[in-house]
Amino acid sequence: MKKISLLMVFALIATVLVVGCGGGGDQAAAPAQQADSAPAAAPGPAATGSGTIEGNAKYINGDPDAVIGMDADPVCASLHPGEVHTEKVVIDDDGNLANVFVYVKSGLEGKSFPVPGTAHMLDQMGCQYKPHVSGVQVGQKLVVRNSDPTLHNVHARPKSNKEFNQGQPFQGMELEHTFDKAEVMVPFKCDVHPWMSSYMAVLEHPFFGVSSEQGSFGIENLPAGDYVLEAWHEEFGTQTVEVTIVDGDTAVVSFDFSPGATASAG
Ligand SMILES: [Cu+2]
Repeated sequence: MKKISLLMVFALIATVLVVGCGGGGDQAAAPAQQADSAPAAAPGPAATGSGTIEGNAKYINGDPDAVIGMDADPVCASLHPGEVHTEKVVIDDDGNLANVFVYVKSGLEGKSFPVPGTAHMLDQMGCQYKPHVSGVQVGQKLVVRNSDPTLHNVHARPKSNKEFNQGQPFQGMELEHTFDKAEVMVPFKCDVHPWMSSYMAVLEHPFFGVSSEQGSFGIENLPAGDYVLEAWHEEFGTQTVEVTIVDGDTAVVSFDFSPGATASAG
């Protein structure tokens, strides 16, 4: 009774494989032609729905993440008895890729979404930003905290929003900020520790996710409709895919950033 149909599209630099399945995950992929036959139930400007996107990001046979040193700040170094990595290319043994930001790039025009009442937290812990990749909504309160017993200098470098740059010399300090324009991505640096970085997307809507250390991500409560999804990775750029969302169903999407994945498109 459930059908989901997806289109395979070719992004500028890569091929993205999309398969559709029922909510229970037990149905075969549906042919793209069925996109037009899906019932247009409850059309209109509903701000939320019951569609779901689940997906996975891969990076196989590529270069692993690099080890960094924090010796420039002995306090930072003392917080890491083991190896520390850049956080740029975070993969597990199966090539599942973390820190891929996936969001609805188009298809929600003309709809409005309430700003979350909860604040988004960007923490500085172990002389690294946590989370490394995240998203907020336009107008949502952002709190940037220093959880370390050393000086950090929070430096956001957006292009559309206003730049800000604020020192946090003491452990436990917090600053608040609100972005007023959508922007993907806003880079964060620390002017004290050159290895520190974070990327934060600012969106008009709540339909985004970040791939976990298992490479998985999810977006829930999507209204039925046709969308363009974009997956962003700080080292590997972006991939886009078209997806049709039907109420109550789950669309499964895969993004492959592996070397050679692009070549297989032709
Ligand atoms: Cu710092």
